[in-house]
Amino acid sequence: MADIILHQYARSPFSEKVRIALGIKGAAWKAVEIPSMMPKPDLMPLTGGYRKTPVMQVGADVYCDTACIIDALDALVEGPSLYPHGSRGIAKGLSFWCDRPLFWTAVPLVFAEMGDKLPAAFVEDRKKFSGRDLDPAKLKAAQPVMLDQFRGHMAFLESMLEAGPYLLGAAPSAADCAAYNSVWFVRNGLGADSHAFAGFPKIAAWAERMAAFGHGSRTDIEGKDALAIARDAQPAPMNGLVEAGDPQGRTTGMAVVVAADDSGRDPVSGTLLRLDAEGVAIRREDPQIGTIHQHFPRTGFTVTAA
Ligand SMILES: N[C@@H](CCC(=O)N[C@@H](CS)C(=O)NCC(=O)O)C(=O)O
Repeated sequence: MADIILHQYARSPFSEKVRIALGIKGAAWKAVEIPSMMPKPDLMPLTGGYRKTPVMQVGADVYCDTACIIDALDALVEGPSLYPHGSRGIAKGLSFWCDRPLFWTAVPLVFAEMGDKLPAAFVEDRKKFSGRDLDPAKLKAAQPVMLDQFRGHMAFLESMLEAGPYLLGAAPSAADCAAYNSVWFVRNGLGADSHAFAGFPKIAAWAERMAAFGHGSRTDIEGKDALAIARDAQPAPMNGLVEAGDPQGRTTGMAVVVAADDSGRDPVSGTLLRLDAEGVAIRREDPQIGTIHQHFPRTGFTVTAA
């Protein structure tokens, strides 16, 4: 297998979710530090317009969204499963909650804390990205309400941790990585002793356990090097993976557009290779790097005929 390359940046909580998963696996991987806002010129040839962070590349296969990245890591990399003891369904379901409603209580809390320190260009970029009003004064005014909401979600986690050291019991899973994303973000932004975590000792101890997994064995490379690796590689073969009898009539080889249905909805055009309940894959031809197979999760993405 070609090397795992994660296109990420240090302060990105969704990147931390994957870095910790790489730590649990004890994996060796390469990191490309990408910009935290547009433009991202060395990423676009790989993603055809998808701009979110992180993105994982394995040769000429590109994995978008951490749900898809975690699935691929679990399938491709040796080491402890991220879905231990038959926990795939519950781990993925919990991750979906963490990635959306939980994360969207964490973001305004942290942005409100940073207030005027957030560069104007970054705020503009994130307004466009999320479709939300990120006016610093409004965020500050809403912070107490968001804190209540965040603590409500933390109470779910605290109670899950009564049954064992990790959310699903004895072993860490994809769900722990997903929940750690927002906890890490808020601990960094507001401090581990913030009221956000007051009265949740199990979360504090669990967060230390999660941090202790580390990030595996990381080597940094440049975006240009990652593009050369994609150009010189062939995507892994995949055939006939579009479910028969699709009610929308989508079939293998059809020209489609794939887009996230929440934030960062930039459409990606390609030829349909896979469409089933768990995932979507398309083939794209890029003038700079040639043929790419690009993978997405099914939940949270729309797939429409071009
Ligand atoms: N559902 C996505 C969410 C990713 C996400 O929202 N990432 C943030 C950074 S942590 C982002 O893309 N921000 C805009 C950017 O980096 O351009 C996933 O699981 O990968």
